[in-house]
Amino acid sequence: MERLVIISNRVAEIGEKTQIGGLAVGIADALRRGEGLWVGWNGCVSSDDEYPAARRRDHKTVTTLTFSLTQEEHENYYLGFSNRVLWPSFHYRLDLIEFNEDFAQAYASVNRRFARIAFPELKKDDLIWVHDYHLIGVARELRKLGSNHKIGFFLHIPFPSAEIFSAVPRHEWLRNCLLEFDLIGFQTSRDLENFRFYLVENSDVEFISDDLIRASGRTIRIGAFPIGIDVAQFAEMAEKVDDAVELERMRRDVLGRIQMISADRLDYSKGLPDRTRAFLEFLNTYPEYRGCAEYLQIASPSREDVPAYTEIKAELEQLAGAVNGKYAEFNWSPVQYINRSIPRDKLACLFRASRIGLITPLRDGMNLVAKEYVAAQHPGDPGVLVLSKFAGAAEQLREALIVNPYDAGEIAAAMKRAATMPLQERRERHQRLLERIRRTDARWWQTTFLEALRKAPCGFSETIRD
Ligand code: ADQ
Repeated sequence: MERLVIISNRVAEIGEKTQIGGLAVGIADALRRGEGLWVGWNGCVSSDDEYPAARRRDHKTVTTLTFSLTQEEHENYYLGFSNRVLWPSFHYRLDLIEFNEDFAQAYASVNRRFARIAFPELKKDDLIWVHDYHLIGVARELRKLGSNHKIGFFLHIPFPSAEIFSAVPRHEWLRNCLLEFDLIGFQTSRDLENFRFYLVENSDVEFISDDLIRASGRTIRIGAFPIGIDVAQFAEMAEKVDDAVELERMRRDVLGRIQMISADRLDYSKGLPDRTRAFLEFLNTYPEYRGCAEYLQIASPSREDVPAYTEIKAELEQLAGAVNGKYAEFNWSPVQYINRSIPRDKLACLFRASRIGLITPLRDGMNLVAKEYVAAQHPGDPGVLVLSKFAGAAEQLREALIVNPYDAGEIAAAMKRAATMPLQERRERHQRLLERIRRTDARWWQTTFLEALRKAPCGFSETIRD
């Protein structure tokens, strides 16, 4: 019988009451629908350099196999190659790459460790699904151990243009690693095109059809599989009245105030300072909104051990302070800034209570918050989504107000348009957006990917290329 094996950098807690976001929701749902095994890091760093044994936990239909990283692995594989090389470069920030040979070595060896932990657990008919940029080398390592399973890979972040990718340290090795998978999935058709174009320029891969390529005797399927959310579940959370949020919404209504909202990890790819500057531009340009427009910025702490993240936090706090310093009155603050993660049900209610959703990353694989904002709206009186053209979600969410996230004036104009959009237009746009996120929800994403993986040609590899 087929079993699904997920290999991802982190394994989320699986429990009835656990509220988990994005990726974890999609994966947990896929696993719950049949027998499944989920392998990955438990989030802990061991205090010595020993490799701690992996720990097995059996849940209803899912078994998790998790392990700690050593300090050196955490430093060089996770904070190093994953988050100071691959993350910035795939988000077009070549200026932030740190070239360090130890990072690349550790990345390869931790990918090997993941494969060695998973391999003894594998059964003949297992379908293997590897997630994201931390684990590009896993199929290659599994093949070396003798695996001829079907192995799929899904990249949650953008695949950059060929010029950018060819500037990534070890890009040829990364390409060869990718070509050991049987299915390589991307978020958008733009990512897929970027990958295809890189291969044309930097390899002797043969293109058989739109979704099949041939490299070193193996046929590999490629495709775009935009990730979705559990729309019904998010809408249900938004509908449950949170007394504090509701009271605040009524107070704003009475005072004739408009709330704008954003929620992101505090990451330089999310465009937080640019968005705050755009809000300042909005108040500068449209004085009628002084004293009545409020921007609630929820930015959860992220990767605080990486210097670029502490810098962006300082910049954001300085900017929020500057906007408030310029325009706040004794009974009104234009920017409310929360630097915490908040429960998902609260987030859903806040989205519903906000007239404008501001999702303006400088680059984003997809951006699930954009879809969550749409799902949370009241269909009879929905808010307006202002969305960056560089979020993967923009390829699907065309009825949002699409903006250039670098252009403060353009975002400010979109804020104004959103604030004054007639009810009928808001409803029509929202209706179309909702239809689309329902059609391509979390379940659609995982079933479409797994169907494509089942159809992919066999996984055997005769030669492993360095
Ligand atoms: P992320 O970069 O983490 O994911 P995103 O898709 O927006 O970005 O998902 C973030 C999740 O965290 C959402 O479910 C959101 O609700 C939640 N969240 C954000 N801020 C929060 C806060 N302050 N408190 C509580 N929850 C918060 C990566 C890629 C994305 C891709 C996803 C999934 O970078 O482009 O969409 O994977 O593939």
